[in-house]
Amino acid sequence: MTWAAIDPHLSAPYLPAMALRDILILPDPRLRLVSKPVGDVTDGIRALSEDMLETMYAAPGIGLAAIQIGEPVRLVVMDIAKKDEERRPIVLVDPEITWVSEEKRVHEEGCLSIPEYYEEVERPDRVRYRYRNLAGETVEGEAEGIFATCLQHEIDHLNGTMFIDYLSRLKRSRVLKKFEKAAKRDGSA
Ligand code: K1U
Ligand code: ZN
Repeated sequence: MTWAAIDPHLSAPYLPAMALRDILILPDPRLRLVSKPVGDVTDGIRALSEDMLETMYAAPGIGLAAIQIGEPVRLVVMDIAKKDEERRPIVLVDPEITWVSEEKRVHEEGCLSIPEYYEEVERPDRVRYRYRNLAGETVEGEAEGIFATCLQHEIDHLNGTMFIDYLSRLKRSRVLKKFEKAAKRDGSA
């Protein structure tokens, strides 16, 4: 539903602007939800993707899954452009990995839901993917490098998986304890 559909007299100053949204932080249990398929791309989904891009750029980050702002739908935004390059935002609706390479690659990963914590994670080096864009068109391709790493990290979020799940039990329990303690101190748990 657009504002114009509600009342055709409403014009630009009344249009809802993109909004910066709060990012859920470990150990928020919503981060463990399995997100639901988006299905048809609606104005609500377009507005949500704009909020996600604004939130990702402000963080700053190179990716964001909708559940990280509390919306359990299979929607991801990414932009792996470097600081000195023009922005290249991508919105991925119902993204899927359709093939993974046998070769692995280790990359240092971060997560906007686990601030200031970085660890090396091994994942398939190359992946093939499929998603729909905001025009409802199916996009397929093959990714490698940071694009492949980030895409796998984001699709994991849609399934309630976080990169700390790939770490040793000791490292995972250390980081969990640290964030549980902080949440208790800040009154968010
Ligand atoms: O999903 C997220 O939490 C976002 C995450 C994506 C990601 C980063 C690195 C490897 C895999 C997935 C981030 O964007 S963390 C922040 C970050 O990596 C970064 C921030 C500013 C400039 C460059 C990178
Ligand atoms: Zn993350």
